[in-house]
Amino acid sequence: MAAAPGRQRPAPLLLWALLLGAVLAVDRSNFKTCEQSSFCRRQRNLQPGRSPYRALLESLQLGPGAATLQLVNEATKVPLLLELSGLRENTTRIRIRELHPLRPRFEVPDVLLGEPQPEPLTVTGREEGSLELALGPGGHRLLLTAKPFRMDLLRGRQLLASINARGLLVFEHLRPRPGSFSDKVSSSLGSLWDKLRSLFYSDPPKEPAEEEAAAEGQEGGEGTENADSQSEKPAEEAAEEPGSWEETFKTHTDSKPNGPTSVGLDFSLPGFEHVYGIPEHADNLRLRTTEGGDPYRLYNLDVFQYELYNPMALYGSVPLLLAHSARSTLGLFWLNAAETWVDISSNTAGKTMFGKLLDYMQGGGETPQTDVRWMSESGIIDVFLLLGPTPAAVAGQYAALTGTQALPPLFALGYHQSRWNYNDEEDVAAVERGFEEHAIPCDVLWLDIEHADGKRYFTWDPSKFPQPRAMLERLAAKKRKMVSIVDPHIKVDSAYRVHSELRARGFYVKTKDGGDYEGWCWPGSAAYPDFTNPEMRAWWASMFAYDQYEGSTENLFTWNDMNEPSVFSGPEVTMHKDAVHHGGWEHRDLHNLYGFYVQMATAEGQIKRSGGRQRPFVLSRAFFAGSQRYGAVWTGDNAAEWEHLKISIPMCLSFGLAGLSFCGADVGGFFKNPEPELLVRWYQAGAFQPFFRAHAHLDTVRREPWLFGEENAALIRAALRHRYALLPFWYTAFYRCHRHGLPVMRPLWMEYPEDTTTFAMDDQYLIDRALLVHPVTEQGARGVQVYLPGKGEVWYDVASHQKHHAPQTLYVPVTMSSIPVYQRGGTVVPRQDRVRRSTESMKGDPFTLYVALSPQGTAEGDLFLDDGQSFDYATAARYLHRRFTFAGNTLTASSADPRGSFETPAWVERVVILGAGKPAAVVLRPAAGPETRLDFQHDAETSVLTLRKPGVPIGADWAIILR
Ligand code: NBV
Repeated sequence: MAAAPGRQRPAPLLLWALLLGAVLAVDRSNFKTCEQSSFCRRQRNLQPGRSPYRALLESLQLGPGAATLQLVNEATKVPLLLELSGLRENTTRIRIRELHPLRPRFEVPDVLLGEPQPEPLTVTGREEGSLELALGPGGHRLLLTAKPFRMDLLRGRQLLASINARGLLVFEHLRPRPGSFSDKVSSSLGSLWDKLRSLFYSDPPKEPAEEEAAAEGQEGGEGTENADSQSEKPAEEAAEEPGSWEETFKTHTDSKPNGPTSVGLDFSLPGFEHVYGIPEHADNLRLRTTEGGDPYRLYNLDVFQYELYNPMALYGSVPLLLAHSARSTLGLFWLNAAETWVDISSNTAGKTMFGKLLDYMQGGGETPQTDVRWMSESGIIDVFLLLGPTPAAVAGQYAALTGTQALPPLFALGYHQSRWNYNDEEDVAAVERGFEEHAIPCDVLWLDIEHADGKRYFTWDPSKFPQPRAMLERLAAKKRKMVSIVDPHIKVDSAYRVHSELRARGFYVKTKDGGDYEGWCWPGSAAYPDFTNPEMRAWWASMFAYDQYEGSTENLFTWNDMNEPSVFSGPEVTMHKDAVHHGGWEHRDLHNLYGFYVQMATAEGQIKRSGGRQRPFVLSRAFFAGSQRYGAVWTGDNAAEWEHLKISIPMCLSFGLAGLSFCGADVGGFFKNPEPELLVRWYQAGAFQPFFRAHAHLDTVRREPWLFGEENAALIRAALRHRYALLPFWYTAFYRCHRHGLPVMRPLWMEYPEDTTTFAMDDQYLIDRALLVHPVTEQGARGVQVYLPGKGEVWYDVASHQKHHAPQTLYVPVTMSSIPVYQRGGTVVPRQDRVRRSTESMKGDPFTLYVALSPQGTAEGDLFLDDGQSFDYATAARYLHRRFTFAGNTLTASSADPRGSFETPAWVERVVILGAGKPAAVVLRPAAGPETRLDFQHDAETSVLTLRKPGVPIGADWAIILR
């Protein structure tokens, strides 16, 4: 099919630039600013002020668990329906839709685990112009003021959040195109509607003061903050501005058949100065204020050579923002999959510590407050307020809505070796041999787009990979796996079965004119399967069956790249917004969901091919809220630069806060060639991040770990061995995350919510609750400053076992072999210190327990163990969840969950107690049988007590007593 106008092939020169990575920084002109995005511009032109919305209190209806009420825009008279519900787990849901939409508006499907269950809701107060509702059992009250419409959410006497306090509620109602026949019909109907409406609802008489204020165009009601008058006309009125019915960006014209459809709302968060989340941005963990610059953008995009420390959109989006203070934590989850911008402002932004102190001393300081404004191009307003009050509670509340991280197969937590590309079967074999010869553990080898026959995914290049099955079997014999890339752009080639079937079944995304949507991507002309169609997803999933994906085997897993979707010839390198999906929805409505569905369908395929038994592994570049249920994500095309290494930490922390715990960054940097020092430091950092994969651009020089001399290979080997020894701890951390939703890699403030020192930390973090990591990310570093949190706590240097008291900032001298990692006093970390070539070959190996004593001489930790690959843990309770507790000089092993059982030959080969005195004797008391004495060794200098060969099965109950 010929390329549609505005969808020309990019000039060959540009393609070369793309391929060679010749351009050094992002070409900003390819991506819209807020000013260039017409709905963002329209909404941002609306300044805080008096909202044109009034709540019709007399329309209140209390249903089972939800209250509904009409809102009316006094300028346009268009009625909206507000729906409020208090959900279990301290969550409030607010939905605003049009009461009589011209057409249905998109509501995000498939992201929530199910329809959240509301709690009964009661009216607890009613006054002229306002009412009070009690929401669920958490003691939360909502004060609703009719005019101007606003809502204030309280816990006891604490104001948690105000909604529309700045009057920025925008709801561009669907309307006929101006001048069209239906416009004329509807304006006649409109006046009829007005007449009817006035029969049913008489506006309450105005208070004299209100009357006056309205006449002067000033603020009426009491307590409305930021009461400057609106300097611009409301967005609804501005809806006929240029860009409302058609919008052109560069050579692309968006036809906007539905005209302006955007929604927006503001939230004021008193008491909060720190906000986080809304990945994906290449920015610090703590979000900055956006006044004077662009808002943070959420619009899944393939950004070539992205820039750091800015709010531009990247590959994935999770519209979840967290606010944290020493007092409480809350979350705002804005469930909308259209292009979204988030403005953040604060009344303390720019004030120095000293300035704030001065305010405080003079008693003149206002309560610090952060204001957040969400703006989306279409859909409805559907927002969840996650009311904490702790960081862990917010994580749980979000997990209750969107699910937790899928438990990865154990191998996926091992090391992954990738590059674009391993050229052929011989290359794969040579790389694999390299790991053997250099005794470096590795679980997975990856194949990028060149492995497929002419970028026809689900196939193999016949000359480079003539015997894929044999290649995979060779890897399997070494207990290793492979991942092949399967991108969602499908080569338009009638001889390619995948394409012809998709076309024949009508499974492609359509153009606005009804043809198959085509764009330019790696294979040349490509079409895009409509992953929003459940039938298409089932078909896609069936393609992973062993007899469909020829040459695939049980140890082959999948990588979904380019699923924003990336369309080289499309606006902003993505799909045209007026493309049409299943059910007639525009791409505009659901853009940010496309990648989510690609990963969902792929994961489903892997599950199906195993008859529902095996856990999938799928890495995805694009994502949305809920993507955590389907696999891993990574931070895309970074560069071999120190700043990129640094930013991998806050980026993955932000992913984790938004539920995506299985996050990693390309180790070594994708573009450019890392100098050996950077590569070594990156391996050391990557070994302590959840998804650990080295990857590199096609044009970079080869960089397998042994290519930089024996000294560097040894450093990389040591980092990798450290990772593998800690895998039982990682796996248990993932299990806990899978159960409870707390991120695996977490900011310090999640564990120390009152410690303000930790609120803006980007360079260190915790793994679960037990290990604190501060990777070396400075070139030529001789030392790092490590902050150890927790009043009255102690931390042990994992390398030297030296004990440090907290809180303190410690200067730690480093050499090239240093990875500053500390174990928290009071925890037990299980390890498997006999590192072998892969996770599978370490199955059944004995464990060492590292018991780090608190100042009170106590510790606690756990271990989760199963077959590492199937769903049997969930469907047949085939697992062990063990608990280890140290108190009163006794280490006790017991079951953390008696429902599970699992056969394993694994046993405890050693116990290392950090911070212990020297006992006179050590005795092992098994659950049954006689006590035996244990050999031990005590190092007086470091206070490390090592107990050798307790020899007890890992699944058994026992006690070890220090006498
Ligand atoms: O498939 C090639 C690359 C891949 O190696 C990389 O990891 C992805 O993020 N892919 C992007 C497409 C081309 C990037 C220039």
